[in-house]
Amino acid sequence: MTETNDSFYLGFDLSTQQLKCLAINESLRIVHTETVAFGDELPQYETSKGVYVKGDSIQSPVSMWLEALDLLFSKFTQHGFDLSKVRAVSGSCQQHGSVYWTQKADELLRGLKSTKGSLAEQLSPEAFSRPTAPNWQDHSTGKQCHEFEDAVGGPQELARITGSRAHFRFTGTQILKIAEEEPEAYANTATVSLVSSFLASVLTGQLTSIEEAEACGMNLYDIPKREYHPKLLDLVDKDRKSIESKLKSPPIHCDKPVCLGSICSYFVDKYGFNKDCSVYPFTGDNLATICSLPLEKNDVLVSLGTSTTILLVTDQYHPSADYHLFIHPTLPNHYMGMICYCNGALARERVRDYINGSPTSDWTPFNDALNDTNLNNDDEIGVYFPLGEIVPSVPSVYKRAKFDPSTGHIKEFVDNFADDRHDAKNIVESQALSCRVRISPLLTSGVPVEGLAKDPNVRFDYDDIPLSQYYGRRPRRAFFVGGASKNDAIVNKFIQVLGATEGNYRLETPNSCALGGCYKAIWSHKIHEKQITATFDHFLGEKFPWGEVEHIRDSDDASWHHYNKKILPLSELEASLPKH
Ligand code: XUL
Repeated sequence: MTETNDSFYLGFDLSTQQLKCLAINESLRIVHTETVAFGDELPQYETSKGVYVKGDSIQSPVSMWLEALDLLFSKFTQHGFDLSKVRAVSGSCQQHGSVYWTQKADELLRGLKSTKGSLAEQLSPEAFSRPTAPNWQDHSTGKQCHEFEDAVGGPQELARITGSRAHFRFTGTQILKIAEEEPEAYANTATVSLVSSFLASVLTGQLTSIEEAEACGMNLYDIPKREYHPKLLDLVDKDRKSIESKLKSPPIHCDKPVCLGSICSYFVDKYGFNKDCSVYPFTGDNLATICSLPLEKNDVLVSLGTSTTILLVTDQYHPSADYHLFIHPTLPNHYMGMICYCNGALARERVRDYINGSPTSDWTPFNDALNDTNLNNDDEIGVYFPLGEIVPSVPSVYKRAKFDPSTGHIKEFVDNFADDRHDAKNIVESQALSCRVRISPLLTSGVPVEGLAKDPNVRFDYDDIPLSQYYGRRPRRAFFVGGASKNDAIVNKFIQVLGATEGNYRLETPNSCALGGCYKAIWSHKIHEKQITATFDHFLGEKFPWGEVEHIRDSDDASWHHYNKKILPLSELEASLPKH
């Protein structure tokens, strides 16, 4: 098949509130975008922001997604986009959600016909043992989380095995809850899909297995052994064969692109797809986000939104109960680390407001304090958590301390620093420093630091690591996204503290999930068709539209070393915080 600039690749993003799809061409340029917003365009489902909320339970109607898919493709054709030129599709979906299919589902999927009505009409309700899919915002599985952690010996051990401690939203706990509370629906379930494998199944017209990177969001997958963990499977269902069959075990490994098959005839006949259009496994939205940039080992993506989220690419499997590790969807022997903080923008805004004396959105006084080199806070450390924090795992707390810069030990806790402007500098520094110390064990060790007079072990979360190790590990490149990445003062402080050695970049990412899906589709297809041999990061690095990314200032060594002195005091301060 000739591949010209007339070849397109689709990347989907099935998120909580909308289904989006981008088409890119061979040069990775976006040539078309369509979106279906569930609330506005499918109001008959009466969801609020794409979900049904009943107390702790948060679910989405599966039929709504099917209707959205038909609507999305009809928009492509109405707007004159020629879907016959699409060579391959892949995509990104909200993580952790699960779809429950009946025994009849495979037959119904294989029998999809453009003449027999819409996808929803042909599949719902018969193909589903439950009409809804638990959403990642669900927090109704507290009991099951305990059962998961108890089964293997605690949160850290569960993190060691599955990459994460137990979480309400993680799919294993969700399936267990359904098995316990809806035994009939569970018994009628022949297959459980994640949202990603659900969409891939509909597009290929047959039930597909779960993609391995996505399987790491279930608390069921043994990452070191790369198979579902028998004891955790047994917890969900005593009948091992049954649960393995429901999950369509094994998952689809990420070592090399696997083609799931061609798009099914329903889409060929109804929307004009080419019958040879290939479908590649869909992944989770965070995993797709790291595929939207040419990230290599030791590169970090810092999202400065309402919360702060760090995504990084690593070859170090160093799990922690306080963050997540997933198998990398496109780089063999690599992982994606994900660290989520609750207290990001909101916490900084509180400090901004009390410096301003009123809740205005003027950042000038805050930024001036942050940039003020005469404002000496070299012996100060503070944490500012108006919301309970995930990393470290503590309830809402503000705590300030003065330490001895020559030893790093805390001398006294104080209610306030000299004036409120100190809080501006201290909050951003401690937020950035917390990111630095948490990503440190996930980075390849750098030049060892010799000759430290004292090299005490420093503890963050559960790890005792010699202080010197924090002095030698720096990220390679840092990419800043999200609202506060536009604030130069905040971003510059993060740049100083994180100390990326090969540059800092800022970019807008309105389409990152769908774009990651597009890039996964084009690279997978080209590898599969033996047109290229390049690894995903190299393929993307060469073709990437670098013009759309702003190269901001480089980190300087002196600033980075300056923050070495605050590592020990931060660990002491965190150790003094009340625990959940
Ligand atoms: C990640 C998570 C969310 C959803 C959002 O663990 O739950 O980021 O993936 O769609």
